[in-house]
Amino acid sequence: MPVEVSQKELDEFFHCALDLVKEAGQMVRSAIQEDKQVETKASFADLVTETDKGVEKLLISKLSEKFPGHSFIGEESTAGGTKNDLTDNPTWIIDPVDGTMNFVHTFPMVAVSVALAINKEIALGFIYNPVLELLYTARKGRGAFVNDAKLKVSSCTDLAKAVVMSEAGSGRDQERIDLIFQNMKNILPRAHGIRSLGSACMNMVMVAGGNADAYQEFGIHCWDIAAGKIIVEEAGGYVCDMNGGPLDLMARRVLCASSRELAEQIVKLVKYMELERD
Ligand code: LIP
Repeated sequence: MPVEVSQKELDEFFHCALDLVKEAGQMVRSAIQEDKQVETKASFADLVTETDKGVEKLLISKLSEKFPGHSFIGEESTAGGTKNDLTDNPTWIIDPVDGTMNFVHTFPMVAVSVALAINKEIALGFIYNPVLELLYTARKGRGAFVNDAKLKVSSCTDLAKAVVMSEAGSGRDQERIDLIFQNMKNILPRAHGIRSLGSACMNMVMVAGGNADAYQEFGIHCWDIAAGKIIVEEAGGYVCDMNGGPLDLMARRVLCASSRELAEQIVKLVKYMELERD
């Protein structure tokens, strides 16, 4: 049975999450220049710090206190063994620090990324880079904003005039690396350029703001892309699977672009491996 949520409830969810994302951002900003306790997860290049864990704990504890019936999917809870289950129930999808490798190295492309899915569709999205003071928000049907400015994707429809964000990811097995770089080798000769920020959500907001024209990656997780999806779409962009089909949030891959035409040109050039679903 689909869940029904009123506009008033959505407003409450939005304002509550906005305050918490700002609070979480302060934690990230004050910790980025400090010494960190760094642990590894799936590979030696897949990192987690006490700030990732602390921010996720803050967000989940305060949101669940306020909205006891809601569900949660969080990057660090998943790493700790919690099973993900995206149902119709309002579900907060949380990446406490997207760009943890950047955070560890003080490279300023880090952001708190929070989305609310209702009936498996993203209704609200927040991406806050507290180092650069960029707060991106979107609500279904109400547009996307950075701080108070409305976001709009570029008018690019032609790969030959596009800057394409592409990531190498944190997996370190050779087959995966070869495929990722083959995709970039296929795109680069046909595009204006390739850029990589080390944070999926920061790549996505570059597309939403018209600062880049597309972004593709496989190996990412739902918490890396959930908030970015609605921000790009509300800015007028197109978000899909790397095979051109509808985005499957749990399938570990994403393609977004300023236009469907541009996305379709990239689909023809990229391949992916099937990875274990979120
Ligand atoms: C990271 C992403 C990055 C991607 C990595 C990783 P984390 O997220 O944002 O773009 O390439 O594979 O998923 O681990 O820093 O939250």
